[in-house]
Amino acid sequence: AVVSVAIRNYHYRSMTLRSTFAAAAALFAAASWLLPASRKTPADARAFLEKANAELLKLSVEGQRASWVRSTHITYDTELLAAQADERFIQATVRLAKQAVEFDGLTLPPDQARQLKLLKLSLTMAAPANPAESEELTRIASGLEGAYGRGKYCPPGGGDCMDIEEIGRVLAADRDPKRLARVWTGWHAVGAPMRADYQRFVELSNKGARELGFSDTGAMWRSKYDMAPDEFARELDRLWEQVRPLYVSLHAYVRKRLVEKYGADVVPAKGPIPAELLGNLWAQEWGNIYPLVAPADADPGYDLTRILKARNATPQDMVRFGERFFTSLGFAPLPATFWERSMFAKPRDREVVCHASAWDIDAADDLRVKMCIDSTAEYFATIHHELGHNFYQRAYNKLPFQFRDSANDGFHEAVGDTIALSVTPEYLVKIGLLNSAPDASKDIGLLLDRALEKVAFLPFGLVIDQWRWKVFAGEVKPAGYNRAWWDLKLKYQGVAPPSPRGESDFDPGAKYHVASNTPYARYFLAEIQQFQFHRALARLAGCKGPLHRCSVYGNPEAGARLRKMLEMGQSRPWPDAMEALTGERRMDATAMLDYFAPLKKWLDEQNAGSPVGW
Ligand code: X8Z
Ligand code: ZN
Repeated sequence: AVVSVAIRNYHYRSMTLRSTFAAAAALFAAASWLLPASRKTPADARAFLEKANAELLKLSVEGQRASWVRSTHITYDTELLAAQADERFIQATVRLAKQAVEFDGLTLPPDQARQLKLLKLSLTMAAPANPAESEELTRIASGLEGAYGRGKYCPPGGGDCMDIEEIGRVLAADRDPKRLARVWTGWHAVGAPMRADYQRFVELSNKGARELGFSDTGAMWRSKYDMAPDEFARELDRLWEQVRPLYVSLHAYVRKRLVEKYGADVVPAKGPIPAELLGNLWAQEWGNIYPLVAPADADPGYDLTRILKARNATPQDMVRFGERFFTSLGFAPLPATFWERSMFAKPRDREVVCHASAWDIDAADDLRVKMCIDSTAEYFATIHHELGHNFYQRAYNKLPFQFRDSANDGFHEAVGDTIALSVTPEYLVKIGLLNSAPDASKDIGLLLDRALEKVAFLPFGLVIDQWRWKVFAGEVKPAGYNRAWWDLKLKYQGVAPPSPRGESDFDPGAKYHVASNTPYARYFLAEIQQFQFHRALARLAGCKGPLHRCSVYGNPEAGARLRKMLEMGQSRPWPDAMEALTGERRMDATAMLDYFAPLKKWLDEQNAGSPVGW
């Protein structure tokens, strides 16, 4: 729940009221303290919103504090305290959303009408009205995240237990397929004990969603995009079809190189790639295997991880680099409290949720990140990602409570990544991390490195919610949870587990966002949007070269344009925000395809005569 809490109550917010509420509305109408709809006035709506926003702000700040402590000191008590604070916020939101129905049909100023609409759409997890069920649901949700945070792999026969950070390092760097399979399987065991709780979580959160008039929790999530829920699902399909050929080319090339490295008995030449060989525990970003697949003649010739380690860059140093990018665009520096209260490294003495997140604790200026930073290029990118959240949060802070969020949830995830796309070799030279930038003959290496991070991610970004939507809709039943998971991983990603998985496993639970109930389609959207944003900002900054060599570092015009969009928060439908930055009103993968066009051509040449697809 934390990323969501972190990005100002992401997961708390999201619901629509449908006809189910007609009955409730009639009851409310009968109550003496609420006038019938026909007699409500715009002044009543304004007063209602003011009161609702004040109440929710207060409960949200309490929730943030409780969640922060829960995630940075996991104990039995902090888990319960966070669950209780969550519950208070959720119940208040549900109650207010139900009351907001009273204003349906009234002609209101657009910004009030939108606030009322957003109030109804704001939760990610809706609790049932029944107090025992509501308490059970929030407790389970908090417990699932805690179980993930405490997760470890303890090798049989002794040896030190490994936490997620250590396991991640093995998956990134080890090249022994047997060890990779062991450690991969060891981590995935953290999912199994979550299975029963997850099943119950699905039942209860669906019940909450249905009480709000949604068919299930997945439908509730799909209702947040200023378009019909089905239309949103089709929109994802459309975007995926745009980028699928690029992914398939990358997959074929990587598989071919892995066959050369490991042999066809480890990597099937025409089949799915073993998930444990891609440099990441979830096979979601493959940048760590760049050395295995690098083109012989076009290696970019520098390795940011090596540079950071050679300089003994501390986590704080790395975050300073990120902050300086934003200040170079005209953003105010982060407050002193950011540096005092953030968690930058993994503490030795307690359990924490290491999964990176960015927080706006008090909706004023108490911004923080929570990360377990290692001095690697991957974390360097993640730092920019997280700071993107923080600068967004600060930019929309002055708006009414209901508007303090990104235009759609993809925007929140895209901002920091957009900045990270400006981390070019030329930029690294400017900030003194690199002596000289590689020439154009190294472009393929640079693009391949980026593609392993960005293109490889695309199908993964879809799979998680394709699975959850089916689970929430009851199309996938508990007896088929894991089977459906791997069917989707195969279909979209073309990857397979190291050994057969069964229904005593629960592999989705081994991914943070499932355990923490954070919707995931947002990351797929962000992957598409960040290239649109980067293209627009690069053009504005007058960059004439290829997009992957453009950096908007130090460009005030680009900064002002970005800020303009961030300051809109969620006050307008997202196409307006997209237009404010890019002049475009649709999500469109052509910016990403343009960026990678030279690589696509090169990959297809490399793949000529080799199997493509799985
Ligand atoms: O969860 C995150 C961020 C926090 S919002 C670190 N990301 C996704 C993930 O790790 O699965 C960023 C990329 C995708
Ligand atoms: Zn994020």
